[in-house]
Amino acid sequence: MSEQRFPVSRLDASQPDFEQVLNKLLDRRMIEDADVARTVADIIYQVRTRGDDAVLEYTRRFDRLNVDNMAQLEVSRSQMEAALAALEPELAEALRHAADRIRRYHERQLQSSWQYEEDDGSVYGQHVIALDRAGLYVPGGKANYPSSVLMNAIPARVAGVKEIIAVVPTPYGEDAGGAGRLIFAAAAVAGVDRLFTIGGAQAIAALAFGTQTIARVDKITGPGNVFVTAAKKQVFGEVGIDMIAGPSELTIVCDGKTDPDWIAMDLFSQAEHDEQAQSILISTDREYLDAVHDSITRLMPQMERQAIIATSMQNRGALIYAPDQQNALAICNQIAPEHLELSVEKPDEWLPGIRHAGAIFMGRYTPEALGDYCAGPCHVLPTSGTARFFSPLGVYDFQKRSSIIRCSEQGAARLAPVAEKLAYNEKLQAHALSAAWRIPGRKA
Ligand code: HSO
Ligand code: ZN
Repeated sequence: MSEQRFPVSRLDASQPDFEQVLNKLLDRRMIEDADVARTVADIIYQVRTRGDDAVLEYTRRFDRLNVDNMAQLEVSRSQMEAALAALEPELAEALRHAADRIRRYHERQLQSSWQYEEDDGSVYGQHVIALDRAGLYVPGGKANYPSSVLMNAIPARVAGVKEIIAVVPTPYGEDAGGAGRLIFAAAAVAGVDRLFTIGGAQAIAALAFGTQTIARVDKITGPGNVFVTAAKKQVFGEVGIDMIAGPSELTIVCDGKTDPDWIAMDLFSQAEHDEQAQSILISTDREYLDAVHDSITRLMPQMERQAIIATSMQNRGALIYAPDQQNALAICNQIAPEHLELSVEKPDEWLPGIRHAGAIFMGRYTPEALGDYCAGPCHVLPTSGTARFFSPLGVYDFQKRSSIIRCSEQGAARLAPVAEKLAYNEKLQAHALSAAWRIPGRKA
């Protein structure tokens, strides 16, 4: 079979050129070029200055929708509820079941305010407050992800965000609303307040600056295409954003004892998202890599999305031999994958060595797909190596903090000399006096 194996890269970490080959494979400089940035800057400017008119114009042009007012692009709460009611019962139940699990997981992430009191009666602490309004971007286009509605909206709801506005683009050529009844139903289940069938940089600009119809939000979350990502970068600071997302990835580490067909299908599950997605398997067992390679070759023709999977596997996929566990861990950390499957006998023994990964799927019975839909944790995760500094989208992204400082009379008298000293050193007399006058007898 080996002569006609599917062409996926085979790498060997014991070879001297491995680093170079791996770096080339991981090269994921954003496809965002200067042209994209300029186009996006113009769209943002237009939406910022002309509001709804510009949003309508871009939606006609890019999404080919025949619309002339914003009401045609809004899905009301009752339309969301109607979409949910119209679903076949098993599907509605699956949505609810997933939503319940996601909610329960995220309730554990809620941060609460805290305070402590010092012996002089002063109190210090942190006051935690939910954002007023969040904007959720749900990708449309090539695929349609009702699960992403749940994954963005439920953490926001759990945090206590007052108003959740979601946007989802309508795929080319479909009627407004063609974005999918299941998206609307998911929005009903997740408790989205307002939903607009708009997308691209124009949707990000509308959420960031507001229009006559869409209220400006405090933070925008959720992944999108290069235009959406460029737009999020450009509006950052004007509004909060969750992270900068690139193509989706999966890295699997396997000890050679998981059914090779399972692993091949796990790799495919990531690859079927889009041609840019990246699926990598690392194993300390060379023969096992051959077995998975054979599974890939055999299963590929059966796949409905074969064209996308094959392109992704051929261009960005890899089967990597690592001589030992330590080596395999080092490669994982270098990749810093969005999803990491530890398909090994004792995943707990591997976990302490993992430094960078968006989500870690432990053991043979935890394929990424279960996490994508219903395990509970959020599937909006840091991609393209950004797990080095970003975390999964969570309740904490929809909460912010204020510091609490409450000095007692005695506490102020204790702190004031310290502040006064530092203030004079900075040549800030008003600061020094403001502090010192709290000390009994210091104000003339
Ligand atoms: N794997 C995607 C999430 C998803 N999968 C949605 C299926 N539907 C996030 O990387
Ligand atoms: Zn997925």
